[in-house]
Amino acid sequence: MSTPPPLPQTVPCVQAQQHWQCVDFISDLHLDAHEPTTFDAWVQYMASTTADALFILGDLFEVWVGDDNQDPFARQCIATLKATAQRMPVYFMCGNRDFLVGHELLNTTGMHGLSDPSLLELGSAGDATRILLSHGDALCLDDHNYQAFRAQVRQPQWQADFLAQALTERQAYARSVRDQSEALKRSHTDYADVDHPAAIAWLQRTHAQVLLHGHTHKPAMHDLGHGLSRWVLSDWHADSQPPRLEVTRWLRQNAQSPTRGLCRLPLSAASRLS
Ligand SMILES: [Mn+2]
Repeated sequence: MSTPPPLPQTVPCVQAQQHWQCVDFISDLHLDAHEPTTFDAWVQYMASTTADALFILGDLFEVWVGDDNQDPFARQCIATLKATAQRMPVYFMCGNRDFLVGHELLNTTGMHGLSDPSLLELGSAGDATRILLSHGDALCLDDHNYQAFRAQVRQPQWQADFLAQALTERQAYARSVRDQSEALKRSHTDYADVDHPAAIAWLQRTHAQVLLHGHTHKPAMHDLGHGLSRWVLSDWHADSQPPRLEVTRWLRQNAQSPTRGLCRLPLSAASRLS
């Protein structure tokens, strides 16, 4: 068994507001100017979701080369995030594609930054559900090459050096990342999955009942035993057959159900139900 990655001394906790009846979780949209159908579906969702709060758990963008990039596609994304953040609290956690999202984007859009992992406490006091939110890549322990890469690019010095490069250089890097990602998809390589003992260790350390993450593109609900579960968010791809467009939603009215109020919803239903 591999050792789970250490948790920070204190894991920040978001307390759900009393009036939140409905909370949405999305991740792995991999928004890209070359995928306009997925982008359009996202814009429509952002304008119409009936949620009271939205949690974006990483890889919203296929790649993010720095907050100073103001190309037309980035500007459209910023406008969409800003409009939604004016309607409801929007929380943003970085993934492995958009780990260079910084304070400037958060400030411009009005989103709240979330460190990975973070806790969310939902429901009434005494009977609350504690959800541990993560992008999920840190727990994919079997992918040793990726974990080495992750350790490198999460270093403040590596990020400062990268951001010091000219925007054109960073954009060239982004294109190479996209090409590598396309090649990987064509090779049908199976991605590493989250390590269950590590997931259980994280949940027990943080006294949480549910781990909610994305990254693996394997949407599911796994029963981990011990009263613990692991919910995996869907990636988004409007052009696949059938389209992969899904939201995971918490509804206060179902908080006592076996799933603790969580459910997976096709995007078409997410803007009608409340
Ligand atoms: Mn990812």
